[in-house]
Amino acid sequence: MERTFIMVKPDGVQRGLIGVIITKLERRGLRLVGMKMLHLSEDFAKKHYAVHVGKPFFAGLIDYITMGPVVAMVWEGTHAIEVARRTMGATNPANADPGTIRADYALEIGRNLVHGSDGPKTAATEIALWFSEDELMTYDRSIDRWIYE
Ligand code: IDP
Ligand code: MG
Repeated sequence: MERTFIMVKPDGVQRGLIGVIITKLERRGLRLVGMKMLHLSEDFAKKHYAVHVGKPFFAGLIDYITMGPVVAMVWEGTHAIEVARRTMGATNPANADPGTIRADYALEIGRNLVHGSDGPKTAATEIALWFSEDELMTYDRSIDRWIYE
């Protein structure tokens, strides 16, 4: 079982797409193990996006991600990181495959609705940054034997 950090960005919250995004991940078979809503400070946003410091879009990205509340989540499942990224679609919605969240609901790279960890190391770092151990659930669903072989 792999865990990944997923965030509905402020545009997703404002546009009423929290449910759509959760539904896509939930229907896929992934299991929600942590969730909270928060409005990021500039400091926290810079920590989360530290890898992008110095890039031309960095200031705009920090503005964007602090514009309003976000929904932070941890999802678990087989290859959860890759599966969630593919369900989200390419970073630039213009290049995202039809059926993905970003292709179906977004137009611009700077308003692409959702964040997902891009690898195991990033997932571990992001989960630790956003959640404490006691905020993450460990549980089985009775349906899991119909999703996991
Ligand atoms: P990702 O979110 O698909 O992992 P990253 O390259 O990690 O993509 O970039 C983080 C976020 O920064 C993107 O989701 C997007 O919101 C924003 N971003 C990336 N590149 C650009 C750009 O060229 N212009 C504006 N915003 C960008
Ligand atoms: Mg990224």
